[in-house]
Amino acid sequence: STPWFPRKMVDLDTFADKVLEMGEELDSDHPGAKDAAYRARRAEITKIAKTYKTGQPIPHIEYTQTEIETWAAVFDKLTGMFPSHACREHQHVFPLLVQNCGYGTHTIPQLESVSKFLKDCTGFTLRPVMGLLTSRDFLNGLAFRVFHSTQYIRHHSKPLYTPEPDVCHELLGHVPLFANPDFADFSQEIGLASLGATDEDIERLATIYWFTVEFGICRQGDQIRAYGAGLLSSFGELEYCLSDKPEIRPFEPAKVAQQKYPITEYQPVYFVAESFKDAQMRVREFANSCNRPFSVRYNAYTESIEIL
Ligand code: H2B
Ligand code: FE
Repeated sequence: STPWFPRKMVDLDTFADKVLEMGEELDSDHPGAKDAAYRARRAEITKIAKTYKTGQPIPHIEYTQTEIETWAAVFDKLTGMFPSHACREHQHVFPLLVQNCGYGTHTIPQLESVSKFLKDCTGFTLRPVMGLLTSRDFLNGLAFRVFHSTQYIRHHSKPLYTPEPDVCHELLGHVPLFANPDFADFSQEIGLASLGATDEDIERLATIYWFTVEFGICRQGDQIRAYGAGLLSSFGELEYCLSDKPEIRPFEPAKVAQQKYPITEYQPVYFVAESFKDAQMRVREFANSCNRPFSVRYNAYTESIEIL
């Protein structure tokens, strides 16, 4: 039988308390694990995600001086590399985020303002989330053009390192790409394929997500540039991924889906997309080969999924 899946945007409200790893309890190797004040601050911030309901504005967070300093360190380091390493779509949108959403060295942008901006660009919106969702829930959100975003920031002791998503990763890595129409279509395509998919197909789609939205590189003219958020938000890996060290292969979803990958080290292999349109068509083809007895379409007027 088909696994349950959200049919209406409001169904996403049921994901809130299903996080894999709670904002409050951190793994022993997390830089903030022994810092009680840091844990308390996260609990305060994740309370928003816990009670958030579809359609509500995302509450504003007054970030502390320490948090802003952490952001500033990451922001300066990464923005210095974007001109030579980020794809052109990322570079096109970044100044608009500075103008419209308060991106800058000394300000951590507010999710509400960013979500409104994305809605105007591509119809994507952000939803606050307490921590990691299951692959199924997370990908299902993309079918509705909803991106689940954390609102807290990494620990100040290691500004250039985080073992999990945080606002730096979401806002500097993911958000600029979701403002691009072709990338938005591509991301929703993975999301649509995930609705009601078998566990095996979710695993395969999560792997495709990993090698594209998180660690994708693309060809632009005679150059290769990064578009994956895991690259665009990592000072070290952004440099490494475009060097001659890793292996580079063409983006063929059926092969990508089989690829094993490390999660705590730099990727040994990256896949190059020719364009987001081309990647979307390839994912659509892949989705047709998945084990699902029906197909789906998103109706943006009613914010619901139609089953075909
Ligand atoms: N949850 C959250 N909150 N953010 C993510 O970026 C994320 C997730 N990524 N769950 C997912 C898993 C990804 O690694 C794939 C789809 O498994
Ligand atoms: Fe991410």
